[in-house]
Amino acid sequence: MARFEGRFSDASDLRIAVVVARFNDLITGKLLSGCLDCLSRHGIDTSETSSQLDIAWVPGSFELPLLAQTLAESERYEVVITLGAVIRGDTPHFDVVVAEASKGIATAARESGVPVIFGVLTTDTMQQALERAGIKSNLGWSYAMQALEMGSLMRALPG
Ligand code: INI
Repeated sequence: MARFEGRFSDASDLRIAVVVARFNDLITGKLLSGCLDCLSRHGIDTSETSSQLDIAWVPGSFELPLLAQTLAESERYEVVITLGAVIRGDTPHFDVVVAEASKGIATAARESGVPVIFGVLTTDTMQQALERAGIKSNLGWSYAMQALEMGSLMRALPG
């Protein structure tokens, strides 16, 4: 029997892209900080001169899939992390933005064969978003952990 799983101890040389939405950057900036803190503490070089980590900014969560898929298909990265925040109170087209972001991110992963982490907070209020982006916990940290797990899992697969 083969057993495949990600190993965080094998993840420190992963090549990673992070795509961040500027919309609600009060929240997405905090998610990015938590994400980079986690990556750094797992041995990833997160400095400005890093050759293993790149960060791309897009206007909003709706644009995350295009960048995620383009970067995933570039063969430069082993995992892509998307970060966004869609807040129901802010937008009458909440459902449209969330649906396009989630479908598009899933498609980017499947079509490229590169894991793309869905780091888009979807909340009813700004308060809930703040709680998930640093006041209570920072889900940016969790998205980074999921990226390390998926990146190293893909390496562990045969072929
Ligand atoms: N983008 C977000 O990331 N979060 C939101 O809450 C949001 N609201 O409220 O509309 C949002 N809209 C912008 C959208 O993602 C696109 O950038 C825009 O429609 C241009 O394509």
